[in-house]
Amino acid sequence: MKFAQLVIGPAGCGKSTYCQILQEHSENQGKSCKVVNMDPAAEIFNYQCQIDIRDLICVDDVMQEMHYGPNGGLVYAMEYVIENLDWLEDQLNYFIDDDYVLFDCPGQIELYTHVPMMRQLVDILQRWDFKVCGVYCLDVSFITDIPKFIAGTLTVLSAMILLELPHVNVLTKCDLMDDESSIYEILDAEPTHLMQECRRHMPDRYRKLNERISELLEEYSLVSFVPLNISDEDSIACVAHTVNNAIQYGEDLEPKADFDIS
Ligand SMILES: Nc1nc2c(ncn2[C@@H]2O[C@H](COP(=O)(O)OP(=O)(O)OP(=O)(O)O)[C@@H](O)[C@H]2O)c(=O)[nH]1
Ligand SMILES: [Mg+2]
Repeated sequence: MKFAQLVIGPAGCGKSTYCQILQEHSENQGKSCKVVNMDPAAEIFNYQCQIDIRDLICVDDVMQEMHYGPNGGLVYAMEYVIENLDWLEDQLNYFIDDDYVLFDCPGQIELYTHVPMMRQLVDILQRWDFKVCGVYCLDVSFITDIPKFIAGTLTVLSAMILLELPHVNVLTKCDLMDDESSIYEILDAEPTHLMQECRRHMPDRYRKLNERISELLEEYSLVSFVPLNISDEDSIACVAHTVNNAIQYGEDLEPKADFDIS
């Protein structure tokens, strides 16, 4: 069994930074953590990239050769990746069983809502014996603006339903909040807060709908978030622990028998 995280979420929400931080965190603990760039349109990332999908296909080439725009180009490139998964399989075969792999995915939201490529990728990773956790990154600005929060939460829910994976939602960029405790207040009080805000700000015709959506999220506890502050080692450890728990990583590790019991 191999373990992996599929790191997904909207554009610019901090997926690649999350991969970098988690790779550094694992390596500081003496554990191997490989990162695969799955974004054929990626330009900059600061992690050590072990497999780069742009070696198979990159969006700039698709745009030039097929005359697509950036969005169509990305969808085409992801379809191409799915049709050529033997390339990825060959690359992943260099990894060993203990390697923990992060897949840094593109930020195009369609990939997690209504086109099938990400689900196909998940299915094939599971067939290759990976235990995968979906990690949905949403940045902290989503919880300070109510309509944005509802929209963000629904896209999270949509990805959870599409991928059917153990799933952790990470609230990124919490270091940007002046008062970090307010994040916990909002998260703890989230449904009530949400309902109150809906009443206060929404025009009548939207209020009912938003209230019903809030009730649905509240009653079934459908979506929750783990805050991540990348400047706080405890916060990083907490996120890593939550994700590892979701896929039972580390539970079958044997205790080190380097002590004398005589
Ligand atoms: N302060 C702060 N900035 C962050 C954090 N995460 C990401 N950023 C910044 O946000 C911008 C986007 O971050 P990325 O990690 O590239 O986001 P991404 O989701 O990979 O973006 P795409 O791949 O383009 O969808 C960069 O300027 C990062 O430096 C964070 O936790 N704190
Ligand atoms: Mg990225």
